[in-house]
Amino acid sequence: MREGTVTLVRREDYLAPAFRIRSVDLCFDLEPAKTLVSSKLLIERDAQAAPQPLRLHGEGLTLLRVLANGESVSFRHEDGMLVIDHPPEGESFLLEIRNSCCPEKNTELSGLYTSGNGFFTQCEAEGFRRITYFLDRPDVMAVYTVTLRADKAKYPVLLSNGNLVEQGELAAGRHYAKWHDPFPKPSYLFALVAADLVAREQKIRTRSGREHLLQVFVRRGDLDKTEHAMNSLIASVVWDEARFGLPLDLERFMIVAVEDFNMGAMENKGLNIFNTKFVLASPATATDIDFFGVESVVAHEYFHNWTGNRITCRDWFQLSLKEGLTVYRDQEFSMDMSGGASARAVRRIEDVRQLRAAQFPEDAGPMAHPVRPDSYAEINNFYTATVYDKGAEVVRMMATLVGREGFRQGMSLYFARHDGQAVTCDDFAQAIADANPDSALSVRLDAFKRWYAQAGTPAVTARGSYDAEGRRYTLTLQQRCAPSPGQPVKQPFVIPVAMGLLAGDGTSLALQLEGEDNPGATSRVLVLEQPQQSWVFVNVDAAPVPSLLRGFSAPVTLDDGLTDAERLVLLAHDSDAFNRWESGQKLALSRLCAAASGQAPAQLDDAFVEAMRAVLHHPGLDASFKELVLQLPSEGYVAEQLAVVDPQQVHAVRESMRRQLAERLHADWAAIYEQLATHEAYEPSVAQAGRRALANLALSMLCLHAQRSGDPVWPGRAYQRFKDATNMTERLGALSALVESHAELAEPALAKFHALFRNDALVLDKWFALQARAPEQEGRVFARVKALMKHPDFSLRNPNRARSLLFSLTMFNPAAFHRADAAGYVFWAERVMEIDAMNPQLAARLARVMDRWRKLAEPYRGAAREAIARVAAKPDLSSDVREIVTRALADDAVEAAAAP
Ligand code: B3K
Ligand code: ZN
Repeated sequence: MREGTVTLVRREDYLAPAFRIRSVDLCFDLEPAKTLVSSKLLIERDAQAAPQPLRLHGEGLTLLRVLANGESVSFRHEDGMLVIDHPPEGESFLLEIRNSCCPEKNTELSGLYTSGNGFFTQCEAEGFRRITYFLDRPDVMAVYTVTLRADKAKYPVLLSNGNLVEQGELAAGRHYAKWHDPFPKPSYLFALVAADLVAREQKIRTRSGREHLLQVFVRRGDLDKTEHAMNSLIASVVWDEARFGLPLDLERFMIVAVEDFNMGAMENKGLNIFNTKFVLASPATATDIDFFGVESVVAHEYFHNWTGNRITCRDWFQLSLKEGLTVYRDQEFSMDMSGGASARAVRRIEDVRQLRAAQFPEDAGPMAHPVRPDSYAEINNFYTATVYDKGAEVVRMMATLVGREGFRQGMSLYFARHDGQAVTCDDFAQAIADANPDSALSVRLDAFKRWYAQAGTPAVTARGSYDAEGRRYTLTLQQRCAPSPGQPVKQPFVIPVAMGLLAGDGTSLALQLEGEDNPGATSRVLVLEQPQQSWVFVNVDAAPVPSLLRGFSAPVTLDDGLTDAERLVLLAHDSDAFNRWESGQKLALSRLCAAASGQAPAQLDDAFVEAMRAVLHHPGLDASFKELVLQLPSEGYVAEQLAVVDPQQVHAVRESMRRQLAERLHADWAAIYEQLATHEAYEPSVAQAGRRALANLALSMLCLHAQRSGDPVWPGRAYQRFKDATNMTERLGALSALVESHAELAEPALAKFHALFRNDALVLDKWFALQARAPEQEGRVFARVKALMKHPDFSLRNPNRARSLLFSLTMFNPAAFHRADAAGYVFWAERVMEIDAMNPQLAARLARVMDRWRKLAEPYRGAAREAIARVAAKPDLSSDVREIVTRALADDAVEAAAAP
């Protein structure tokens, strides 16, 4: 531990539970101020374990009664646990507990809480202990029977996991419902809902002929926004059965939307609870990105039913067992849903952009941790991009190494071995390898598993040399990985490098390695497992252009040493769409970095501009792909490449290059915009979304140009489009074009937008976010964010609303946030402390925006450190925020210790 202030839980300290809970009978008398919980636990002793006290977790509860086998039993409280020193002897006993809790005061949104006029729960990771005393750990799996009692008029809908077995009336206007979940589950998957809701319902028949009821519950008035969620759920059920042979195992599958929620959604068995943001979508109120988000989160939570619920985690260090695998599954689903090869590539590019934007910085900063962490102070801080997104990349690499069919067989073996169990990441990797004994994975399994154990992003360097006489091309790959906190030295990783070679004219070459009899396919996977390895390709007629890490086959950085000319060949011809995009990004990135570090003027050269023009007009490329290529790498991604970051400089350089693309391609943008005009009925398809995205980019470029030239035509057209739009993607696109170019019409448009959508919370979030993300101009954006904090529609209590303003500013608007006068950091420190008093999980997330403070140039760096220290000095911080700021400040000590 770096500082004595936070207590760490360590993976190596894991002990199997000495007691198991076979069944639970829970009764709730629901009242906002005081809910009574009575719990009957059938507890079994592990015959192997030494006699010991029973210790139950409990947090913020009022204990009313404890009985063991119907008799009173002595107990005490110790370290926040309820300890029964002498539980009844024998194999098993019945423990009865009565306690109360206070849902309306639960602003943490963990455990049982009220939102609007209803009751909702969130138990992962350790929220169940805030409802009643329990062995609140994932390796204790029990069968639940749950009775809910509540006022019928206020809470007509009473839901819990599993099947409804009984319901009826009670005295005094109350009613009850009894639910039984036949599948043993850990407490983190428990859920209940009591609220005034309505449901969209759909009966489906799965392959086995079984009938199931699907329900999406929302507030009255929101039913017309649930069609997409229901369609996404049906598609997910069908896909999991077809691709992995995994059927829906419940008679009833419910999704409930709630407005106050800390994250996206939660996979409670049979009763998924969702942030409204990932359920509600109509063309008029949700963008294409929102529609896609609904589809992917509905799928993700549904897929957890097998990867997470049927097979769960032994302990929270294994979180990626379910999260990495389920993200991989939802990514594959989204690709399959998106259509043809280029739409799939678009999805892959988006996933990689996300990984680079969040996970790479995390892996290089003070919160760097392995996919399977070794320790934590607060488990909620470890629902990270590393556990989720890098974890998904690790699963993807396994699939690459064993092949698609091999992976499916590996999954089947995993379920055959472990269904109904709480297991580890090792168990998963072993099953995939055992099902493919001759695969590239199986023979290197131990080395491959370093991906679970070692933090940090490996850096791969590739250099090629061509021998004209011998017609041989030698490709040499090297890897290294910088130290991470607590991990000064790394062993080499097993890195699958999918690759191909292109001739100078762009044609793909058939690949033949030295020692092979014949040329083979034009793409293959090399496995880099040593610090340095070389491969010799024979029968190569001329110096080729290597296309490496196709489809982003491993989560690494790649220095390919290519020239601009070679990159232009790849951009124009690579058969791998991902690398085509990537070479365009690398061309842009090298220019951005050179200018941001003062090594070159921020002047775009003709070759680059012409290449972009060629992409824009290319008849064979999809609009969605063009839009991705034409977008410059984000300020955050540029910053990650630099040793020392001046956020104002990065912003200025990127804006300048954006303006040059707006000006030099002005006629092209106008032509593209006209070409994309359409009256097609809205569909959230990849193809349509791509056209809308490109049209929005064109419009924003045209408005940006107008800002310089003073020409009122394009802002006028943008305003018109904003007013007339029939869908939110176009409306918001036009509004953004106005706001981002600081057009005069931006203010009236913002006012009109607010008036139109004042009663739609999710759309209001967009209104706040848009203003907080506007390009900074002399401090006005920052001042506006501060003013918006006082807007009657603003509240820090609702996580979506808080994120819309604060995360937009601090994560997505570096130039407005990183101010030379440090006002942004002062504001950040105050908000972190203010939110921490209500909702530590949300506060800790906000705290993390300062992770990379050590990279900042002065005066930002010193001021940032001071702001973090100010938060750290607050005595009554939550363990969540305490862990983040402690690690942020301790980083230099760790790096100094790690230096050779
Ligand atoms: N498993 C939940 C996340 C729970 C987060 C707890 N702090 C959602 C998901 O990954 O599907
Ligand atoms: Zn998940």
